[in-house]
Amino acid sequence: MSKATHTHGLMKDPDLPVTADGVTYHLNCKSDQLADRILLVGDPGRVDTVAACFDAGSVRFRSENREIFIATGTYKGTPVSVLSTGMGTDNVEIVINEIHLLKEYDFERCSWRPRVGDADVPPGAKVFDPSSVKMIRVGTCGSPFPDMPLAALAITRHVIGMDNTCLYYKVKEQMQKSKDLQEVQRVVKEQTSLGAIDVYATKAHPAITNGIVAACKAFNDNLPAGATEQLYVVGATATASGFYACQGRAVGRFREHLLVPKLVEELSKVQFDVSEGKEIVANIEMETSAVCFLSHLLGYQAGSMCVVVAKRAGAEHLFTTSEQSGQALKNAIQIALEAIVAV
Ligand code: R1P
Ligand code: URA
Repeated sequence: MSKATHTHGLMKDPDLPVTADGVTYHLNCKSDQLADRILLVGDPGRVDTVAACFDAGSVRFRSENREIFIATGTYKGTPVSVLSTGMGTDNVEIVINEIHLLKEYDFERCSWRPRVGDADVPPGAKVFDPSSVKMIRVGTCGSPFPDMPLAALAITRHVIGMDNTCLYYKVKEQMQKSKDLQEVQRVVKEQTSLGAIDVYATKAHPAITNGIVAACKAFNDNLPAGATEQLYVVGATATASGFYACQGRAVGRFREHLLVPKLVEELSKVQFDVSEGKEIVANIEMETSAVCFLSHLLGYQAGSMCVVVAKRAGAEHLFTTSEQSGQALKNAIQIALEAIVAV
């Protein structure tokens, strides 16, 4: 097994920080050390938990740099990587840019690889299929949905970007024209105080959302007698740029300074009328908008599933015990691994 060190070699281009032999600045790995199928987790400590579920003895690469830990191995014979993003969409932006570089830059030819369908493919160039990159975020979250069971999985369909990371990227025309994304953005702007924030809308790739749901069903169908089912809810994910005021939490003297103090209550009431039917806001967390939006721009397939550790609406407001969240995360990892190799 190879293990990357923290120091980096000479990087000539400040706008494309990568060494001549193809090691990227933050991800600290080379193209062939990162699989096409990737589980993204927030917590670096979760990387080992996922890697422990890989095929025995299959981990062939590990790297640790800042909050970005990577392990690459196989699951049921298919190459898979697990990579921690740390907290926040700003980190995710770094991660997706460097995944793009690792997947699509040809370091031997010093040029971007042509894609399937391109008219001019230089002789000998390796053609790239963007849909070969598949990513599932496995995280934790809070929920504004009054009927959300504690420790259930919130599976993302649409996404409300309450952060501003992806506002630095132009929206694809196809996304701009999407009636469903317009509906999500309209409802949020008209029916919540988020009109004061420049929210954007995006969507998980349907194949990933459906793949996660199918894996959840199979997981529950194959439980040993007496084992508890893993509950799940499909809905919209609201991604925040912080944990406290950005998710409607008022702490101490900050209480009087919140711009959107009723965020949870407002999100608990909205419903989107989208192609799939009525959709509620299932969860609030800190990475999914950037994972889905940036993947969509590149033609990569991405989605997200998070364990609800904080139930913030409904009759009882609760936080999971570490036992409850530990079991649900274990289930989530199993389900995500099955989904990522099946989609
Ligand atoms: C906040 O506690 C962190 O937990 C959630 C949020 O998105 C944020 O990163 O996800 P992870 O458990 O994946 O880190
Ligand atoms: N992670 C979040 O971002 N929010 C929560 O409420 C819980 C976990």
